[in-house]
Amino acid sequence: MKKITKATYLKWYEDMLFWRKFEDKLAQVYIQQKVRGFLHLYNGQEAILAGALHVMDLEKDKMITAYRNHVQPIGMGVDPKRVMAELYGKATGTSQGLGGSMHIFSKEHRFYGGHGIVGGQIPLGAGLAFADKYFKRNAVTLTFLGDGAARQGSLHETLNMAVKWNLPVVFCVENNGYAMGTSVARTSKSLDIWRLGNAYEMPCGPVDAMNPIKVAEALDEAIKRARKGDGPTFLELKTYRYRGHSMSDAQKYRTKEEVAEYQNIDPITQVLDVIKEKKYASEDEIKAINKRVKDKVSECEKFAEDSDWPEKNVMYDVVYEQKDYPFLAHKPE
Ligand SMILES: Cc1ncc(C[n+]2csc(CCOP(=O)(O)OP(=O)(O)O)c2C)c(N)n1
Ligand SMILES: [Mg+2]
Repeated sequence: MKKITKATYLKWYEDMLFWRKFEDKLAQVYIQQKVRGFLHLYNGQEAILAGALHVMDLEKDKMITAYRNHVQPIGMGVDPKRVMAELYGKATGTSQGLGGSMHIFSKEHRFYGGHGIVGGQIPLGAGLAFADKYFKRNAVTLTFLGDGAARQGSLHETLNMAVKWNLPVVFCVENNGYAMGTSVARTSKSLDIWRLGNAYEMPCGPVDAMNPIKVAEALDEAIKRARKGDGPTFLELKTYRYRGHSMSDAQKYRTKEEVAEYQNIDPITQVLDVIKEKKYASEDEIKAINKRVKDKVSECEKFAEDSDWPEKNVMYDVVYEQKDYPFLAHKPE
């Protein structure tokens, strides 16, 4: 694995803080009704993305996830200003403002969404890996899914074929404790989600996903296995989300104490503690990073605010159109 150095820690701190503050900004502008529809935030789960990016080959590896999907494309190289603009529904967004929160996508950066159907991305992730194997691209797909999605039938069909075909894919269950308001304990007798891999003779295991090093180590092993042609891995990344499922969640299903317990092992604080302990940065240097992050978030907000709405006609250009459909003159001349 690429060595974890002072530079890694500083990058992790700045990246994770930016992702967190980006999401905080979205929560704020959502309340102001500048961003509409559903909004699912990633706060608390940042160590997963930080660890993954450390071991991926960003020239060729792919990523696909569900609807909690704003910061992953940023990690993969998409301009955060365009992600923010997409959430605002502006023409400068990643999908011209037509996708919105749950559907960030960038083929150029090999980030394949952004899926609102729980578990819908699981077979698609295996499909991406199938294509990479077929075209001998030596690339690996990280397929992320939630603990709730792990209870979907599509998971089982996909695991079965992925292992049978030796596909270069890593299934990463982000177990954040809940599927909307339903705790993992209420969804199955088996609480160790990672054990599902055993049913398919797929290498599998649990990972402490509040710590980016643990995530990087587990994913490095899995990615190497996939790249060598030895097939998929199934990992349960144990994490936690601090905010509600979406913005409309009264969170009656958990206590403030439970949230605080996880905030005590917060991934950003863990990384910052090491930076301070090893004197990787002075107080002033840390302040400078914090300021840079704040400015970058403001820049994204300003870009989104200042951008234009899409032209109305754009919506007719991006949907299937039957030219000779007889009943409705639906495209304005
Ligand atoms: C097929 C389907 N069923 C139900 C829903 C409604 N729904 C949206 S998110 C969600 C919970 C999924 O939880 P999990 O997979 O743990 O992901 P998390 O939100 O925790 O990231 C549900 C049931 C849906 N979008 N799609
Ligand atoms: Mg969940």
